[in-house]
Amino acid sequence: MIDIDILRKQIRKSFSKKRAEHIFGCEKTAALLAAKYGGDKYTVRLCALLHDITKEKNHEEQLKLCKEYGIILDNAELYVPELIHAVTGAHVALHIYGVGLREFDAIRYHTTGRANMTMLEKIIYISDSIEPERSYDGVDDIRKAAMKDLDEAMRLALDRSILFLIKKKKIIHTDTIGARNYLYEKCL
Ligand code: DGI
Ligand code: FE
Ligand code: FE
Repeated sequence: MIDIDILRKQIRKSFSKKRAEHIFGCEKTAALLAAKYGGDKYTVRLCALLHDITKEKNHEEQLKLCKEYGIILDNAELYVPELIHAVTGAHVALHIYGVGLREFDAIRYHTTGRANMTMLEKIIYISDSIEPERSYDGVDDIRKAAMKDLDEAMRLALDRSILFLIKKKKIIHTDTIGARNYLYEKCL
C-alpha cells in the first residue's frame, strides 16, 4: 500500500503550487464522490493524487517515457500533446507506484473518458472536471449533477468538453466521442 500522506508531501514538493492545489482539490472531490457512490476511499484518493503525475513534464520528457514504457501513441495523441500525460501518467503509476489495472485505467482515461467507464473512472474524470479550483462556464451545473447522478454529470462534462474543442477547432479524440455516445445510448 502506498502511504497517501507521503505521496501528498512528494506532490507538494515536486509540482507547481497551482498544479498541486488542483491535484489536492481533485483528491477531496474524489473522496466525496466515493462516499456518495460507494467507491473505495483509499483507491480514489490514490488515483486522484496520481492522475496528473506526469503533467508538468515537457513534450520531450513525455516522449522519453513513451519509449521507456513501450507506449505506442495513437494519431490523436501524436497531434495533441496535452493528451499524452494521461497515458504516461498511468504507466508511471503502474511501474513506479505499483497500482493495479483498475487504477491504471482511471488515470489512463481521465482526460478523454471512454465508452463503458467504471465507477472509479467516472469519479476520477468528474473530480478532475469539478474540483474546487476549476472555474469555467457551466462548472456549477456539473457540480450539482455530480451529487445526484454521476452519469448525468459525465454527459454534461463531455458535452462541455466537446463544444469547447469544436469552438477552438481542435481534434477530438474518438474516446471522448465514445464516452459521450455510450452515456447517451444508456438514456434511449
Ligand atoms: O490535466 P488537466 O489540465 O487537469 O485536465 P485534463 O487531463 O482533463 O485535460 C488536459 C487537456 O486536454 C485540456 O486542455 C483539454 C484537453 N483535451 C481533452 N480531451 C481532448 C483534449 N484536447 C483535444 N484536442 N482533444 C480531446 O479529445
Ligand atoms: Fe490531466
Ligand atoms: Fe487534472
